[in-house]
Amino acid sequence: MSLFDSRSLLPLVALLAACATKDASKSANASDSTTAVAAAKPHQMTVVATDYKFDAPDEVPAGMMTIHLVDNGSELHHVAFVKLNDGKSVTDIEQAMKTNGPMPSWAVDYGGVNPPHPGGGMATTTQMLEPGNYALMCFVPSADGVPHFAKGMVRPLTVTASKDASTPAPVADIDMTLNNYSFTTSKPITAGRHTIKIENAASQSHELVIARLAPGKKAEDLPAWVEKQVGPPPGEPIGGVPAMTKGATAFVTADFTPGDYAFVCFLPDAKDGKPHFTHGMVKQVHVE
Ligand SMILES: [Cu+2]
Repeated sequence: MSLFDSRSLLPLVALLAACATKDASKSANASDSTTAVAAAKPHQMTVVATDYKFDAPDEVPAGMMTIHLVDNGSELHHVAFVKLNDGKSVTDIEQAMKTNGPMPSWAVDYGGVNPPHPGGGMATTTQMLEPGNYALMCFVPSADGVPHFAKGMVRPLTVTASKDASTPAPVADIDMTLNNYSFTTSKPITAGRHTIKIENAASQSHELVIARLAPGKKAEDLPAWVEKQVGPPPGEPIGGVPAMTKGATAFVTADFTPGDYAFVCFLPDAKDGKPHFTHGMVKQVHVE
């Protein structure tokens, strides 16, 4: 085998390409003449969750946003983006959530990032953020049944108009459709890093929780555990997207190692209020 075997050169070529990209983004930051290069990438924001608080920016620009959620707490946390229309505030949503029932009409389920593993895990979603006022909320309940937003995990976010708002969506290699009551992927998920484009085609909100199952555990074990949170969890969460309204799109980037995975929707049904996993939105897939 020659040293210049094309296969042995490939990683070098990839490395050089990566360096070139890095340099391009550096110079783009330094000069206005290359703004187009910088605009081709989504904005980035990081939300850090602890028990029971969010650290996050107060204000971000509109457009494609890559949202990283880091869970430095000991419990599961997600960050659900809720868009507040009609001039409503975080105080209004806190007030509205004190009574059970559907979300008020002025509050729109706007995706976000579903739980990474507690104790330092990170999960990532990229989605379009329109200008406006949002609430960042954690709806995950503690073992006492109290959702985390009622323990302090609610925070305002202002999205401001931006000239980079037309940044293209990330390139996905797998499509997933959420419907009443199913998860459908365009092809099997293989081991490795994937960007999955998730679209809610249903008339009501749905979410996607992705968890890597512990050996011998089934997808159905996950919602059963979340209800009581007793004993070791049957799997490790690796992200997904919280409630997305009808027609919404989001991109989840995650690393899949070989094994069994669960897709679960925990949202209450628009008609009977029962969680969607009881209607069939719990799916087990094998990755190899
Ligand atoms: Cu659902």
